[in-house]
Amino acid sequence: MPRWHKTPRATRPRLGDDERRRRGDQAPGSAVITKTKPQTKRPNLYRVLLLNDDYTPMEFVVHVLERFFNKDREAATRIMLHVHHHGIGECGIYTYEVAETKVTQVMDFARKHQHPLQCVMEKK
Ligand code: TYC
Repeated sequence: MPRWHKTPRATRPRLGDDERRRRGDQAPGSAVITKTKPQTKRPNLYRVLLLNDDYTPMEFVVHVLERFFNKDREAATRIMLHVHHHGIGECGIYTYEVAETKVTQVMDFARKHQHPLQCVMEKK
């Protein structure tokens, strides 16, 4: 003999919480806990890129990477050589305002030293 008669509530269709609340039949003394969306949104991120050219000295590019992107000499040299060989390379990934500041700093610094080095940002 099946024991379904012991658990009739489980077999009966039940109203969802929202529908019960809409009908105003929430049990006295009970609480409704409303789920709220976690409001932590991920920020948009941007790659900052260096472009190759034929004139900017390698040592200057390494210095830029150390100074503005906090790379040690080894990482800076690796990135510089990547740009030299592939035409473009990533210096770092930042939120919009930080990325924009890095680009401006590099472009101002290159111009001040009369090098044609180009630095750009792109949305990830
Ligand atoms: N190609 C340059 C040279 O041979 C070096 C260089 C590397 C320039 C990276 C720009 O973003 C750059 N002197």
